[in-house]
Amino acid sequence: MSGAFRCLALVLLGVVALPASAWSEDGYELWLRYPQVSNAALLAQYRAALASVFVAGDSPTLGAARDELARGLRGLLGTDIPIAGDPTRRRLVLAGTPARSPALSRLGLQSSLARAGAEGYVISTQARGIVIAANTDIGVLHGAFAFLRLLQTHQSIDALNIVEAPQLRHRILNHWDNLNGSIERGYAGASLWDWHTLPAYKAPRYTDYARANASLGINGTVLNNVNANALSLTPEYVAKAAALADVFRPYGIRVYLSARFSAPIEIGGLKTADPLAPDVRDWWAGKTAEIYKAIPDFGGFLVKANSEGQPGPQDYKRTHADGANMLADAVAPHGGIVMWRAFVYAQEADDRAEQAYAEFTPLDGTFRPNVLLQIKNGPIDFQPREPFSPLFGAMPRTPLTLELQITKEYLGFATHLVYLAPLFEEVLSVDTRVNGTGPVVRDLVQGAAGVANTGTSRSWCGAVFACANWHAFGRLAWNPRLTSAALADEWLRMTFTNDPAFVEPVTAMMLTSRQAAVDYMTPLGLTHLMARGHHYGPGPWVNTVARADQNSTYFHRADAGGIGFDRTAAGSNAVAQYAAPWRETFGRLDRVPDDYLLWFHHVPWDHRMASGRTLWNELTARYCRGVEAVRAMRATWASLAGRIDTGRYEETRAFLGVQEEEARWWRDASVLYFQTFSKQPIAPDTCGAPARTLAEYQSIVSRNVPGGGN
Ligand code: BDP
Repeated sequence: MSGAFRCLALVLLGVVALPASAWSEDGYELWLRYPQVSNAALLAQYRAALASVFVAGDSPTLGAARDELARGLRGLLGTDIPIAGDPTRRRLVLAGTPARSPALSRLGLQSSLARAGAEGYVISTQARGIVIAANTDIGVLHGAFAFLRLLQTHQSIDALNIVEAPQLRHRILNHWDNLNGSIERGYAGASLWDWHTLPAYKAPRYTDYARANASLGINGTVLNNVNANALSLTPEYVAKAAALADVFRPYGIRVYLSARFSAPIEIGGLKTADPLAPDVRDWWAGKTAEIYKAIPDFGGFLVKANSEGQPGPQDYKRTHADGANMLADAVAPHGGIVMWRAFVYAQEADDRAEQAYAEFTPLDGTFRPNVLLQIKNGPIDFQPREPFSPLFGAMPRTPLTLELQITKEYLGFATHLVYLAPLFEEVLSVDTRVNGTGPVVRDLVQGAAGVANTGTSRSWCGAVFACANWHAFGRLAWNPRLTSAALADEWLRMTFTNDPAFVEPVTAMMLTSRQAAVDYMTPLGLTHLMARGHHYGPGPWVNTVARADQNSTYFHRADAGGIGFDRTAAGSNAVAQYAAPWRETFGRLDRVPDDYLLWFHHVPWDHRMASGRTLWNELTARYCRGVEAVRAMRATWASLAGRIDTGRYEETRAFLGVQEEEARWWRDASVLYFQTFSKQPIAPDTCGAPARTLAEYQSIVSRNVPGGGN
């Protein structure tokens, strides 16, 4: 047989798979790909409307807007769109601020611009072309990205009349990056910041990072881990941070640093870090002035204090407010802020879920106005599903910021496709007092902080689909009323294709993925059952950590009688931390939603669920449902071969395979373990009998897991 025939025969036999398509992408371009518009009618409309670009004025930010428009339009329209020499041309994209552009100031956009604020923009279809107007240069850049997004997602530009302003003021990524290049809970390679070659070398990737963030409207980045190293505050590292700030500045992104509370001792030579000691206060004031000298628009400090072994004001018998206010006073003369984290829990606490509320509510109203209390979405720790943190709604006199985790520490790392927009949307839309009477979380926070998932992986996030979570975070921080469905649709169109035969099924797949992970990991309100330390894979049996509240058994409390953590009045009474309607909803067994059942109640195995099943049967059914959902995701993806490029198709195909295997692992290990308490058979289901014994699952040791915590 000749080579060609042998090859054909192998293909026909299915031994060799043909590549899904001839071209391959690596994901580096993220959602800023600008391929030529495939819809002929739209392409004709765009070409007819857009012949040249004029960006009024010159500044690094306006230069970035000009470059992005030129780059984007060239790609999308498939032809060079020249930069015009004057703003009076027809078929023009005219971008700028009224202050710099008389042509623009004559267009009567004043009332729209008043609504656009300092960072927003107006996009309007006018007789002569498209106008992108803003009050500031950064508004123009945001508008440029938004305009390109319209074209990328194939929308008509015939009658645009868009006014946008960000709802949240602080839209900030938190990088848990260490100075040695590793990333705590990072699954996408090493840190983007090459501290060794900074400040001399500013890698082009820093600019692409800034472009990606600016395209979403993110306006700040905390460069270093909350478990901070005091060295970040030394002149050597401040100079490196300043170099990054120089790259990010044109894109409207301010640099912040995590501050180690004991830095005055470690790098300042003081004997104490007591926030009320005058020499400590002076030291921070001097240090802050030094930072502002290097980084004039420095954003401020993020602080993890008296939490998981970190130093803090309580080491000196001072309060969190004493600590936060001392730093707030240091940054206030420079216009900076302090983001003080509420993620604390004391060793001796009865119920870890109660700790943050117990520590912080007595301090409401005692923080300086430039302190934001940064609260994780749930009371424990970024679990697949948690009820909202009771601190939301309980700190009316304190500025708040919501902390979300974009990196999937507890959600299967980069290899599990779990779209987090539904999780983010769930907390943002909680009415803290129920039924329209109370503030909704999105309306009571002034900021959103997202623990970043970026790294040196070529596709930035360790998996192409993981970047959807970066995108969703940024877009929701700008407009927390966007829906998960709209965000998935937008991201898919920009990242892959506008082909509805791809976008529709994959949107549906993304929207089911978070519930799938909840089901195969921690259904019915279970929580914190991951393997010890690294949190990779199941570990419901973990009971050997010295801190009780880091053991899985502490959280699920399974015994012969039932399973779940009793947080009602009969138990820890954590439910009392919620406002009245939620207290009732969560606290009553006949009212609590299934999703939070075992979070708030210890429930007998034979308890009859709304589905008609016993709790035990419902629990095992949910585990299997999670596995089934991943199987369905895989089948969906398999049906899409050939619709996108090979590189990204194959990565996702392989990772979905890993996810199905691991969903199985989670289900098998968990039901076998819980069966040792329920002593009941696993009702027949499509998942069949567990593949291995409980002892085998318990003996699995995952080594060299990325992200630390090994
Ligand atoms: C936990 C992580 C730990 C972080 C901590 C935090 O396991 O690595 O340091 O959160 O938020 O989820 O401070």
